Amino acid sequence: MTSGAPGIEIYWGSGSPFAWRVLLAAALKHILFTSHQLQFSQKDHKAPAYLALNDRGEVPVLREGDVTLTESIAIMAYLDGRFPDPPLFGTDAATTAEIWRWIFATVYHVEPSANRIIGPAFARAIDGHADDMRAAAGDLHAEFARFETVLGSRPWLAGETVSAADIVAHTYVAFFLRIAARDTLRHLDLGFDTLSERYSNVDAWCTRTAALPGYDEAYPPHWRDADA
Ligand SMILES: N[C@@H](CCC(=O)N[C@@H](CS)C(=O)NCC(=O)O)C(=O)O
Repeated sequence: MTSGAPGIEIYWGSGSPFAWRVLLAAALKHILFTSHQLQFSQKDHKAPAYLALNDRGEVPVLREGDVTLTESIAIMAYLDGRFPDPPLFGTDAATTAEIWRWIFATVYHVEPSANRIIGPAFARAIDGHADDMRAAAGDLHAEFARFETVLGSRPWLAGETVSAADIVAHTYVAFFLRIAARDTLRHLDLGFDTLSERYSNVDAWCTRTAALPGYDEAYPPHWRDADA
């Protein structure tokens, strides 16, 4: 069943983990929305009409009536307020706090470490950054170990049900793992190609997340083409 909200518009781009987490939240909640897929290659996100919505020129953006929102996690919170079922930010104080704890672990720790690897990989500047990329991999392994521990005690990061914490973390982890698997990074031996051996709980969590309703419809379309 789809919730009727034809007034909601979501602007997104394929391959952006930030846009993906909003699309995944919307899919989990069966929210009907008008989709605006921007083409990064066409610089749609830098066009004046789009910059009027988000002057940073980034995806995602959500619009509904007088509301225009940037920042993926703020958009997820808005969707959760508008369509509370299923709740993604908890319904009791302890669970809500736990959800935010894992969101911040992702934003403050996972993303900055991963970005020290992703940045040089995207810029094809691996040689000049190899030492820092290895150091960042060490930091990221420490974060993965934290995820591994908590996911050994429960199926989802903040408890027994999927939450915004899982969506925020999974979309970035999956984005990172795709890049870490590139042939151009193989010689650095960063240790993320053996996820199932090294982090079996994280691997099982990724599989669980991929089985969520709506996962396939929200999955970045150009990744699906590349995976085929
Ligand atoms: N903190 C923002 C980050 C958004 C962001 O960085 N989006 C990227 C795509 S992954 C983007 O649109 N980049 C285009 C650019 O900066 O030119 C959020 O969570 O929404």
